[in-house]
Amino acid sequence: MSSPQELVPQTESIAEVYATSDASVNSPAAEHQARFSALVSQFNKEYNHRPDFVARSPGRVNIIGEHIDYSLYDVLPTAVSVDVIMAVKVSPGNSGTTIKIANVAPEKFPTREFSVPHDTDIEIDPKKHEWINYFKAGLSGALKFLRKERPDGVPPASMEILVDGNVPPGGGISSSAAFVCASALAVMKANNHNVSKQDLLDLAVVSERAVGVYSGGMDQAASIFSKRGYLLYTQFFPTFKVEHVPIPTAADEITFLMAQSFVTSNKADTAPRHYNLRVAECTLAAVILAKNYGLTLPKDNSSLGFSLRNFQEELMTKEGRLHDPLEYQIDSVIQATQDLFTKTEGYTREEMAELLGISVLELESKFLSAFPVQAERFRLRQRALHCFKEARRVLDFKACLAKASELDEKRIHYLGQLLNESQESCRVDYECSAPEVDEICTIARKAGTWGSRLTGAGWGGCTVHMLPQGKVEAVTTALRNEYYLKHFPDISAEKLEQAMVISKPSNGSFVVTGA
Ligand code: NG1
Ligand code: MG
Repeated sequence: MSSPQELVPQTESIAEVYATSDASVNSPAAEHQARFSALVSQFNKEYNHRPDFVARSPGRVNIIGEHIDYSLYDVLPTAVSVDVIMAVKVSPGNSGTTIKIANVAPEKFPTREFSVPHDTDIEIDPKKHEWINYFKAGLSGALKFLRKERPDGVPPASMEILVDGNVPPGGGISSSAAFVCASALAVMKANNHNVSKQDLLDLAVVSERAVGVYSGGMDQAASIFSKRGYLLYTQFFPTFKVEHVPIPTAADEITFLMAQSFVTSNKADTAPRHYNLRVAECTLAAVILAKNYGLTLPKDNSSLGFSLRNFQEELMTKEGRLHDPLEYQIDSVIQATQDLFTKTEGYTREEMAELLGISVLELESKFLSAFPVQAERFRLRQRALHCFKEARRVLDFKACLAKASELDEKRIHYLGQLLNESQESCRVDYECSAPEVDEICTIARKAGTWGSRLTGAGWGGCTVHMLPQGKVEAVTTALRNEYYLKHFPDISAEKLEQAMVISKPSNGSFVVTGA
């Protein structure tokens, strides 16, 4: 019997656990014991003393709710067991704060040393791809937070750090959020700040934007708040709220498999045409819809300040329908989108400015200048329709999970269907899939998954599949033969091993002391 869905106290501090050499102990650290011990002994070799603590934050898989976090709609991710762990030794920064950061794989990630200015921001050049950029992003977010809390000017602590990360980079399971959250957590802990989950989330989201992406808050939320065995129902509107949702039992255990496409989309390069453009398109759709209905949207906490979720709220307020079930409210905004945006080929800047009654310059400065965006046409209809329909699927998915602690075949197939519909919508309306991703989903479904879709930003990256435990063998064999060996005939055994992983919902961030 699974337990009921639980609300999570957000002001709770990040868990601090004691290192244990007894792997049977039911501590969140026990699961990762071997890597923790190896990290600590390598730290010892590198720096000639033991670390004070290890900070950890995991990657995540998004089960459903793709590309809607930045429109402030609910999403359903969870942490995975791969993570970033950082061993840290602290010393006072009185005579100047220095950071020395090394990686367990120095050939790929060379050691770096730099000093931290006491009163100015850390400089990060998003165009220069450096592995420590993500550390610097976390550091800069944490220092801004600490400076506000402690205006007394105590210099930040110096740190010696050794990093071990096993989240595949550019692989769609958010190595970036794992790295930024672990870094920010390490810096907070090094400066004796017992940070709350909510504060760590707020500062990590802002931190990651420093690397040049508009970013919603899903990845960092999942990395910080997740609980082993549960999905993390994450709401952004009207304020941030999370709930742990148990996975029901079934006759044949419900399993989530992640499969990499090995097509990587480097966000720092492609964001202007892909990710940031989608954020801009959704924002523009929201303000144009609002204008059309004579509504003024109050600013919200989405990346550009105006979201599709907020449009829904204002429209429902005006129509006196705020207490209607959310599903019906969403149906109405779907209708509004279909009525207003009839141009399937998309809208030019001139056309959008005219709809808003402003100049093109004003449009650009308000919506297209905070981050680089490149496009001739903005496909407002398709993007808004994807967003609203995906938001409905998330509600339906969660409601179905909550129906019973044991799911029958019919309900399970319904969940699978929602995942498949999500993939179709990402492919056709949101245009964030990739031929390789579509191919993986087709092969996997044929071999027996209930549902298959991309997870994360897309344009390559990772896929997630819901399947009965009894089909894992058939599905992984089919993917190996029909996808990996076909596209990458020279693939190494090691890479093939990493390509497909059963993803067990895992614990979020924590700190280990006494190592
Ligand atoms: P990836 O690229 O997988 O880290 C991105 C965003 C999320 C969310 C998803 C799409 C960042 C840090 N993360 O995830 O907030 O919008 O795409 O659902 O940009
Ligand atoms: Mg990322």
